[in-house]
Amino acid sequence: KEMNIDELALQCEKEALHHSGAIQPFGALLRLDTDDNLITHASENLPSIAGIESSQMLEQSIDSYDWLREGLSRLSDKYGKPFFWERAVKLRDWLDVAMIRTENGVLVEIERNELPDVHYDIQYYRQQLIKPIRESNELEAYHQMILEVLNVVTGLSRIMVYRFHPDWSGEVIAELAASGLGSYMGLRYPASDIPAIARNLYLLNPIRSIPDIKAQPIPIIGLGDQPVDLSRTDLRSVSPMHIQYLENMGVAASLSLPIKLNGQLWGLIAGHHHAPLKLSRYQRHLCIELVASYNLGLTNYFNGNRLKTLDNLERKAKQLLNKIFVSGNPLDNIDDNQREIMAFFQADGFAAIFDQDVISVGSTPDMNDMAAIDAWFGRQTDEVVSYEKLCDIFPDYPLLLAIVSGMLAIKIDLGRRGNFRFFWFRKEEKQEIPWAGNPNKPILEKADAIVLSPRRSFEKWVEVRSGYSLPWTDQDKLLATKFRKIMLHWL
Ligand code: BLA
Repeated sequence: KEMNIDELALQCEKEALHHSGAIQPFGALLRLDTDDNLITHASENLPSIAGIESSQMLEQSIDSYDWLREGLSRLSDKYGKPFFWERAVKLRDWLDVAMIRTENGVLVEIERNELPDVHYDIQYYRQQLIKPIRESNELEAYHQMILEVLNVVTGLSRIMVYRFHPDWSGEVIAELAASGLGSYMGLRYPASDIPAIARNLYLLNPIRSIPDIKAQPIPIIGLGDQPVDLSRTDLRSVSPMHIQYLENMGVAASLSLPIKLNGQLWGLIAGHHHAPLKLSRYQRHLCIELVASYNLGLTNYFNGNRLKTLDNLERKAKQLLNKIFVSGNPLDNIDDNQREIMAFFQADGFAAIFDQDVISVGSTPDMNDMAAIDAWFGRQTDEVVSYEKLCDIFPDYPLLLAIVSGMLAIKIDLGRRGNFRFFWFRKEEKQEIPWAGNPNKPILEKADAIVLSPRRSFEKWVEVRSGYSLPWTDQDKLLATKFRKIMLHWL
């Protein structure tokens, strides 16, 4: 049995992860209502972690506990974490306490930590991580640097840089793994492996640690029927779907941190361990700090690079359009410079239409198909469009695919003075995608029912994708918009 991957993705978005009502047992949780000065919720493992009866604290006034009052007085008013974290000497000197102010009350995380703080020898890595990346060939070493230092701090048996594609599928682009574990390098994973509802939590909490997939979740008990919002606490219990996933992968513990570029999720640091692995708050804190440096390094590099390339291309576009419009008949000039125009977007074909006149070079649809495309484009409100699979829009033009699959087009409508249309075409490019397991097999048949489940096999499964051209990148689209603006100036 197979399930359509889009249906699956929808199913996976329905689990309200932040309202699970339970935590992982590596710590205990309290929720404080600071308006009413009340302890409203406590996890059932409070006695075993902190030696305090849950029932004793519940519904008590916050003021009855000096260490809570003191912690609160040191919390900033902003949301986020950890605004307060210390070894809670007053409570027990082997307890770490962190407080997190949320939109709705304060969460208190209490963890046992009987280990002395370890000194990690990571000064070298810290220095390397804040050195600017200059060339693209330095990127690989930069990724490797963050993996190595995280390995020093955590001892994880596999750590990866996982990069999202525009459709939110993802790819392992760097990896550090203990010997004998095999490699996931280059493998692709479908978007539904990490649903949006899980991805978005990384914008609220920069770390997700699952020390033991076999650990029983601990219920949170408390007042009222409103579930506590667990988005910002490290202790949030784990989705059963994901527990199954990790089990299928043969993983006992996992750790992940978001890679954010310009405020957006670009990828994840994803780590696995072959055995349960509890990281102390200090270790997690170091991981967050190190990944923050790495994020800044990547952001600087990509932003700088993007500016440089765009500047360069824009300058070239201006020169080219100068040649076309500065004197003589633009259509004749376009004719003379077609190959150069085509190369701008690594296209296999190019066509320009000015009212009834058409010129074309390379692989372009025949006159009949071209007329249909032109008429269709005329009806679109967008002045810049791009497609990787044209035959989705023109199912009745079977010959089209044989010639081209991708199209990037711009138009300028000058009313009575006519209409300008530029089209760049790319041929079909058969792509081989090495998925980690067949992404269409994430279901189980139980008795008569079909149950949604993570796929069981992560063996490499190669999909041959046909009908698509190479994708038009964000840079292509931005450049097309600039191209159009420069033309407007001349027309
Ligand atoms: C969460 N899925 C995750 C997370 C990762 C992945 C990294 C974040 C939690 C963590 O760090 O473990 C996926 N892990 C990967 C991938 C690699 C890896 C791709 O190491 C590649 C090497 N998962 C499914 C299906 C569903 C699903 C079918 O396969 C939904 C029905 C859901 N994944 C799912 C959910 C979470 C998740 C709900 C959130 C788990 C949680 O935080 O509680």
